[in-house]
Parts: sequence; structure tokens; C-alpha cells
Amino acid sequence: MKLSLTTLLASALSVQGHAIFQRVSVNGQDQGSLTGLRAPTHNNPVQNVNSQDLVCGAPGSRSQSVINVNAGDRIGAWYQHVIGGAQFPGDPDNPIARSHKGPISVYLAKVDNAASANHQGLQWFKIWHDGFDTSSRRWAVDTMINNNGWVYFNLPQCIAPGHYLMRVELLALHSASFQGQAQFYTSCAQINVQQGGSFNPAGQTVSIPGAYQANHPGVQVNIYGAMGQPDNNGRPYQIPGPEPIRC
Ligand SMILES: [Cu+2]
Repeated sequence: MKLSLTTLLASALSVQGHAIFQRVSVNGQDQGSLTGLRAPTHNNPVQNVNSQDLVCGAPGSRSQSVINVNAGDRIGAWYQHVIGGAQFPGDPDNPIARSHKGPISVYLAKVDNAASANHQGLQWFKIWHDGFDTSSRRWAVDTMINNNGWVYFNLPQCIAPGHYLMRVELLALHSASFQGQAQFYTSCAQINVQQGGSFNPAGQTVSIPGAYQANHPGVQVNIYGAMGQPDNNGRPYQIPGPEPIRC
């Protein structure tokens, strides 16, 4: 059976299985719904790589809190279909529609006060990403779905103490063969790093927007194989943006 790309796109688009990053955990401790977060109130993606909404999502809720973390902590970022979780009991598109394959990336930007800082015009460095594993043919989003919406990563040991915005980005590629159809789902967490190292990100930062081009091979890409399966035809996938820092 050979599914046409048009059929795949039509089914993907009808699902509306979008998602919102809305909760942080620190070493397994859930910080609470929207606590310490700047998050959109709706789950529509950002598709324009030059939009200011690419930073922390469309303007929505903004917490007064800053989350205390230590360098080296295991951080969780929780994606769900709508704010609060599932849209209805048994929601098949929670935490996100299974069609939404793609990478997940985490960036930090140094700020003076994470609760009050403007998130526009900052310099961002990447601390973690997960893309596509050619041997298992799994995407980062598959791992997130298997973890009930949680994305786990470690805050590098070398991060210097102080306030940061932590931007988590899920990139859904199910319609991305057409330019401008890749879907970015981002929110930002307001964090205060304690017991850190002395990492200086100079020379490894990017602007957001600015870091991504609409025609980057990780942004405009057909992820479907010959049989219509979303396996990138077994090829390596190039995650957009810089490499994560190394401590
Ligand atoms: Cu979607």
C-alpha cells in the first residue's frame, strides 16, 4: 500500500493534535501547573521561523515564580495536549498527536531577573537536544509520548550560577515538506541556577528568532519513507540550531 503525501497531510492536519509545554520537574519534583513558566494559552504552533513568538510561544500566561535548580539536576518538561492535560477523558491526542514526529531542543539565555526579563533579543545557547535515531527509527517526540508527555534532560554541571530563561522546543515535522509548515511548540521556564560551574557561553550563542532558516534541511524536510511511514526513509536527521554545549 502506498499512501500519497496528500493523504498523509490531510489526516495529520485534521487531527489538530497540538501541545503545550506547561510544567517543570526538578529531580522528579513536580513544580506545579504553569509555575515558573511563560507559556501560550492555546496549543497552536508557531510556523514562522522569524516570528518573535518563536521564543516562548504566543503571548499567554506568565508566572511570577522563579524555579530554583542546581547545575547537574535532572529536569523534566511536560507537554500536554491542552493546558491541564488531556482535552477530554481518553483523548487520543494527549500528550500530542502521534503524527507529530520530530526533535526536541533545550536552550538557555542568561538574564538578570528571570521573572521580569524581556525574552526578546537574548543570546541563547543549546544545552540538550534529541532528534531521530536511525537504528530504532524513533524520534524525540516518540520518547516524550512514551513518558506521558515528559521530556527529561540534565542541566549541565558547568552552567554558571544565576538566572536564566530555559526554552524548550518541540518541532513537529509531519507537514514539513512544504516550507513554512514545520510546527514549533515552545514555552520558557524561569530558572535560578545554584551550585553551578563557570561556563561562559560567549561564541556559542544564537539569536531567536534568527537561529533557523525556513529552508534548513531539519526544518523543511520530508520525513516519510517510500511506504509512507514517518521514518525519514532511514536517513540521519539534522537537528536545526547549534550543537549543545560541552562541559
Ligand atoms: Cu499539531
